[in-house]
Amino acid sequence: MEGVLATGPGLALQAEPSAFTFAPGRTALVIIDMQRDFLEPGGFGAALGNDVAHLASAIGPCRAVLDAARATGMLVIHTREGHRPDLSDAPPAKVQRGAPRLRIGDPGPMGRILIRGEPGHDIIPALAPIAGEPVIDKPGKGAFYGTELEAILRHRGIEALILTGVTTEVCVHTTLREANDRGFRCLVLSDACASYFPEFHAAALAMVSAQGGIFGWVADSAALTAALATQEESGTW
Ligand code: TIU
Repeated sequence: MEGVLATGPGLALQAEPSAFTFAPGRTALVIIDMQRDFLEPGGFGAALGNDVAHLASAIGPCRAVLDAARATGMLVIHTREGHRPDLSDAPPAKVQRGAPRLRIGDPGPMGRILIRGEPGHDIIPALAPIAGEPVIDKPGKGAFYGTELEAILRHRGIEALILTGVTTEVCVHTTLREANDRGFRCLVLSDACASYFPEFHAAALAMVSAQGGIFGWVADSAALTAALATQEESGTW
């Protein structure tokens, strides 16, 4: 199958800057912050002055890799950026940053902006978590800061992460950098990530694989689904 370089106990797929090898049983798909607050009008992303339409392109590829991961039993982890209703976990420096139309905690059309439990904080219906898929609520841009993510990954013997979600240069990149420093190998799926700024998306992806893969590997969602399909067919790993 195109893009698939090897099968067996481990898989390999074509990526930049070199083939990415992984054992699905020791790999997690991480879907970052695919929340209504970032993807739909009236949320945090829009309050910052962004055109949320730029993020829609990532939904289909995220759904495709989510389906493939579920079909093969790979660990799936969802993250959500947001804060406690009393804002006690929100640094004032974050709440007061910039000049948004609505600040974190303010009432908006999808409930209070970036607050846990509000409609806007939910993951979009197309990518809703199912039972058995951990959801990490994170107060920062990175998914490791102030969360149980590292413990969950270590307990499951995970050594590689496949990163998707929004936005490429903010929460995906921060998580990627945190993961690298903790020793995880990371593959970023280019079409399953998106940014409000197409040029930042392109630059952020280029930064991952430059310098021999300084932060990891980059491939598209089709390369991953093709690799996982070989596992479904053989039924091994
Ligand atoms: N503003 C922006 O690009 N992103 C964020 O604030 N959070 C995430 O990326 N999830």
